[in-house]
Amino acid sequence: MKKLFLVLVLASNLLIAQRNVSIIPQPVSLQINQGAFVIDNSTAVKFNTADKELKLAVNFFSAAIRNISGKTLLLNDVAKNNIVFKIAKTNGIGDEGYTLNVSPSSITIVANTKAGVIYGIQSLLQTLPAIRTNEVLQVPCMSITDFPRFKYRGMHLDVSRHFFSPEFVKEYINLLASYKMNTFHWHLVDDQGWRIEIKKYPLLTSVGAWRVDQTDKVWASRPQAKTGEAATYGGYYTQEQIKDIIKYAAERNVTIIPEIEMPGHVASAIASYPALSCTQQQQLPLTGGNYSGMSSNYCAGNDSVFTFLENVLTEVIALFPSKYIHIGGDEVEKGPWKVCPKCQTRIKSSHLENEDGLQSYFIKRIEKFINSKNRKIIGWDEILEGGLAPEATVMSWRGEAGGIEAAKAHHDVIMTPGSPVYFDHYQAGPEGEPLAIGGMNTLKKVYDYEPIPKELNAAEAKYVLGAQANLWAEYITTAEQVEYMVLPRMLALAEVVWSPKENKNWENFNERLKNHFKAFGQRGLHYSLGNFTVSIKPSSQNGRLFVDLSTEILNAAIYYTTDGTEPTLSSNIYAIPIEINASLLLIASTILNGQIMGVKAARQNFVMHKAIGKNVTYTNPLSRYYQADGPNSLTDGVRGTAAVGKYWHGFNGDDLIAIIDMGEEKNIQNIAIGCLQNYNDWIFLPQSVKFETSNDGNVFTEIKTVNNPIDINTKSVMFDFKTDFPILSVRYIRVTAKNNLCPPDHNGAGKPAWIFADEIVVE
Ligand code: TNX
Repeated sequence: MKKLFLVLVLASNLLIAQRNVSIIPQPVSLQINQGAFVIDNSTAVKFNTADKELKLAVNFFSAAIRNISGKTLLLNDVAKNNIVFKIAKTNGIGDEGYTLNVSPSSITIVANTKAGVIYGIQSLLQTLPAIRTNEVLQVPCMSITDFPRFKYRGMHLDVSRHFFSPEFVKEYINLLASYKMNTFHWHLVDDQGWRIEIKKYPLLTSVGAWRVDQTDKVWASRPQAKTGEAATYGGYYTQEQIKDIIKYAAERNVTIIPEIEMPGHVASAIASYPALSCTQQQQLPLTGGNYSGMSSNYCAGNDSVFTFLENVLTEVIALFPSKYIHIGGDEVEKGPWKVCPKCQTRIKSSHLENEDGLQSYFIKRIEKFINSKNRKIIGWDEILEGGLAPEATVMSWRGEAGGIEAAKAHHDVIMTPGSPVYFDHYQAGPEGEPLAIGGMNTLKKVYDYEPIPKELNAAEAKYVLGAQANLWAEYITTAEQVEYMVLPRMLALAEVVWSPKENKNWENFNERLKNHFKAFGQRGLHYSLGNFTVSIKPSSQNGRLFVDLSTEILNAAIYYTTDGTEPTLSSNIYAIPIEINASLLLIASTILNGQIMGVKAARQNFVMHKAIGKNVTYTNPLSRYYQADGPNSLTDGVRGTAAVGKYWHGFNGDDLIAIIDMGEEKNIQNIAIGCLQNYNDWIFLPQSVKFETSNDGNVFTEIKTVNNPIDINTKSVMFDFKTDFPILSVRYIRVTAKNNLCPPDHNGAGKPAWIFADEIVVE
C-alpha cells in the first residue's frame, strides 16, 4: 500500500514536471529530476547584495514572484529553502549562458554575467504560473546548462507608420526578453512620422510626428492631406521617456538599437524642415502610402544636411548606450538626385561614378562621424550599392544575397530576410486573418529558418551575428495587432537564434507551445492560432488540377467540404489530393483530438474552365518574389484579390508572354487574362494584351489585341482583358501582355512597372 502511494506521488510529481517544463527556447541541456522546490513564505533569495547589477536582476525576479503570488521573498535569510544567484567564472557558457539547478531544498542560478543570471531567471519563470494565482508555486527539480547559439537575437518595431505608446513599447520589450531575445531595433524615423524628440530641431516632432488621421483607411489607398486639415494622428517619445525605456530594457538584458533612417524614407523630416530636400519645397506630412509629388530623400549635395544629421545623431548617441546606431539606407529613390544640381556637383567634385556612388558617399560620411563617437553603423543591405562603408554591419532584408556578399567581404551581418522573418506578412489564411501587407510566413517556415546560408564557409559564417524579425507597421494599427503578428512566431525565431541547431525539434516545439498559448490567454495577450489553419495548395499533374491540403499540426486530421458548408466532424476526411473538375468553394479545418482547431476554416474558391491544370511556359522569367503557386498559377482556377500578393504572378519590366499547352486540340470560344493595378505599388495594367492560337506551337495566328481601357492613374483595380470569337479548335494559346512604364507624376515616373496576372481563363 505504502509503495503504491509512493509511486503515485512520484508519478504526480513527474506530471507536474512534464506540465511545467516547456521552456522556449529549448535549453542546450535540460534534465528533469523527481521532486519539486516549493516557493513559500520561508523562501529567501541569496546573493551578493554589494553587486548592484546582480541586485537589479534579483529585484526583477522578486517582483515577478510578488506579481504571481503576492509573496515577498526573504532576503539572505537563514531560510530552509533558498534561491541562490551567483556570478562566478563558469567555463563553456559564455557571456549570456547560465546554469540552473533545482533540488527540493534549493534553486541555484550561476552565470558569468548579469545577463546569464537574467536568462536563468527567465527559464525559471517559465516553469511558474503566468498570472496571479493561489496555486502552490512548485518548481520541478531539474538541471539546466544553457547558452545562446547567436549573439544577436533581434526584434524590430516600426513606430513610424503607426505610433505605439511608451507603455506598449515596454510591454513589447518585456515580451522579447522573456524569450531571451537581446536586441530591440527601434525604427524611430520613416516617411510617415518622426518619433524621437530632438531638442535642437523641435519641428521634427511638432510637425513631423503628426498627420491627418486616416487610420480607418487601408494604407495604400489613403488620400494625401490637404492644407487646413487638422493633423491629429501621431505621437513621439520624449528624451525622458526614451531614457526610461532604455533603463527598463537594460534590466532585462535588452539593448535598444535606434534607427535614424537616411538618406531616403525621410518625408517626415522634410515636412518639418523643407530645406533638407533637393527641391526644398514645402510639403505636408504623409498620411500613408501615397507619395505622389512628395520628396522623401535628403539632398546629398547640401552640406547643411550633414550638419543637421550630425546634430541629430549627437543627441541620439547621448541617449542610447548601444554600440550600434542604425542609419537605414534602404530603398533610396535616386531619381531626385539625378536632377538636383547640388547632388550632381557633389558627384563630380567627389569623383563618384553615379547616384549609387552618391548613396555610398552619404553613408560613409555619416559612418565616419558615428565612428568618431566610438559607435558603429548598421544599415539595410542597400548600403552595399556603390561600395560598403568600411566598418558597417549589414542587415540583409532582400533575401540573403546582401548578407552573403557582406560576410564574404568580412563584414558583420544580421540576417533578416523578408521570407521568413518579416512578421508583417501573413501567418495563415489570408482568409480569416487581419489584412496584412502580403507574403506568407507561417510558424513552421520561421521555425525551419537557418540563419547561416550554405553559401558561406565556416570562417565566413562567423560574420553572421544572428537574426532578427521585422515588424513593419503599414497595416498594423493597434498594439493588439502587434501582439497578434508576433505571437507565436517570435517563439519560433527565439529557438532559431538561441537553441543549438541539433536540439531543434518541430514536434516537441509544438508540444511546448501549448503552455505558452495558455499563458498568453491568461495574460490577455493576442496571439494567432493561424498555425492551425489548413494550407490549400493547387498543383497540376498531367493537365489535371489537384489540391493538396496540409497542416503544420502534429497528429491532426483535415476535414473538408466542397458544398459551401463549414466542416464538421462528419465531413470528408482528407487523405489524397482532391481533383478539381468543377467550380467550387473548398473549406477545410484542422481537427485535433476530436476538436475543430483554430479560429476560422481555410477556404478557397476555384473557377473551372478549359485550361485548368494545363501547362504554362513563359518566354520572360517570372519574378522570384511573385511566384504564387508556381509555374501553373495562371491555370490553377484561383483568382486573386487586390490586397494579397500571394495569388499573383509578377513581371518587373518585362512583358508577360505565356503559352498554354491544352494537351490536345480543344474547341474554345473565348480567352481572358486577369490583371491587377495597384498604383502605389508600381503595379499597372498592361498597355495591351494580344491573344494568339496555334496548333503546332510554332506558328501562331493573332485573334485580337485588346488595349487597356482603364485610366492609368486609377489607384486600384482588377481587370479581365478578354476576347470572344467563333469556335476554334486549338492546342496552343499565347497571351502577350505588354508592360507599361510608371506614368508622369508617379514616384517611379518613366521606370518599368510591374505586371500582375492571376489566371488565364479559357472557355
Ligand atoms: C520594405 S525592409 C521596407 C520598409 C517597409 C517594408 C514592408 C526595409 C528596409 N524597407 O520600409 O515597411 O518593406 O514590408
